[in-house]
Amino acid sequence: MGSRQFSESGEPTAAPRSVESRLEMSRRSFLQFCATLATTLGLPKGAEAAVAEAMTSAERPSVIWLHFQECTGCTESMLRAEHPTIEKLILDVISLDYHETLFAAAGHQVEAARKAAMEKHKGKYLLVVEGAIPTKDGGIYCKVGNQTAIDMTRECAADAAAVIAIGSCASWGGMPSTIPSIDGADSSPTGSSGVAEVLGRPVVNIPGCPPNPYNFLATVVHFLTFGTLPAVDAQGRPKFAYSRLVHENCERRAHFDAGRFALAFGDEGHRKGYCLYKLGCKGPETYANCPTALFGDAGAGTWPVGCGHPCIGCTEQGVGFTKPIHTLARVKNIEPPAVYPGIHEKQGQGASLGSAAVLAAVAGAAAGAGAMVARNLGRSHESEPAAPADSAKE
Ligand code: FSX
Ligand code: SF4
Ligand code: F3S
Repeated sequence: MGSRQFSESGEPTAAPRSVESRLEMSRRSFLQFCATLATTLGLPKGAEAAVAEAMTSAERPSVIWLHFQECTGCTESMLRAEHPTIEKLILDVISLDYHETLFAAAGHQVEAARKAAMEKHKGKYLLVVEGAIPTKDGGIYCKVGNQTAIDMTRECAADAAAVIAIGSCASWGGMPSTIPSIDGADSSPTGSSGVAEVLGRPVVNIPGCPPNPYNFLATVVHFLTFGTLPAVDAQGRPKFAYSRLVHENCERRAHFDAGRFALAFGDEGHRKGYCLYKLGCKGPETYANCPTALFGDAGAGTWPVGCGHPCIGCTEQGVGFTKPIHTLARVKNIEPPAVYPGIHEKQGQGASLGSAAVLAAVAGAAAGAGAMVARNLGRSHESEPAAPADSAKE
């Protein structure tokens, strides 16, 4: 991971490195990255300079990253991010002082590192929690270093500058909080809960199973730039990423409006890329930027619906992991989009994604042939706000 610099005697040196070598991108690309990120975050013109300054600052904020009931998909999706990769972000922009998956060390050594970082950066570090927190029976179903997830979260949150719950599990309990179909069951077997519920105060939630890494990166960069977290909706989700329905920007939307549906996996409609609504797609009731942000920097169509699978609503509490996959979604917005994509576009013909394009995609710009483009963003959904707007609280 990364490249530290060493003197001839083998000692690490503190020689300042250029942005180019730190993030392995040209200065021009870096500035483009900052400008697009500023746009993504809805910042006013000129804010890119502040973003660039924050990202190149010698002062790297300490990050404590906890893992509880989860599959580590959140971390995995980070490791698959590019422009810059999360490992470069980790090593060069933030100081990752505790992360159970990525640390080579274990046991007392890392617990001591966590406590030392918390003491040294008291009131200034960023706490990231991945995974649900079991609350039944005193929280005994998840322990790290003989400490329950409840206690560890509370201890680490007490002196954190800000808390980010990454993934649906940490946001509200996600998949582990699913109630089994057993007579009388009214909660998950271990009482899996979200971070905000356990702490009894709002945190910033970045749901998704896994969440899109760019939404996390943009949130961290906002924190680095302004010392605050971005504005969130009533579910604590950053509004820059979760204020529009998947359905609004889906490349299959024209088929929905024209009544062309796949009725079975592999049927003619499915092969032709028709709308997946009748296969249970929850895009019409799920707020997320998946169709425009895409995943894994692998080109156009790299998101669930783009790959032919209905959206299961993984970012939406009460939909993902709750509503049966083949139940029809509630259509929350029946307004037609402002711009229609062509309905006979061949699949997978989109432009390949460069760094600026990827980040532009997060902002809602075009991300491949047939995608709904940014022109309709901000217009098509004015009549139904996603959720009451709250300001982020740290
Ligand atoms: Fe997994 Fe994360 Fe899903 Fe949960 O992402 S991808 S089960 S949201 O906490 O690791
Ligand atoms: Fe896309 Fe699903 Fe909406 Fe159809 S129902 S247009 S597949 S989001
Ligand atoms: Fe999740 Fe639906 Fe996006 S399943 S990843 S919210 S398309």
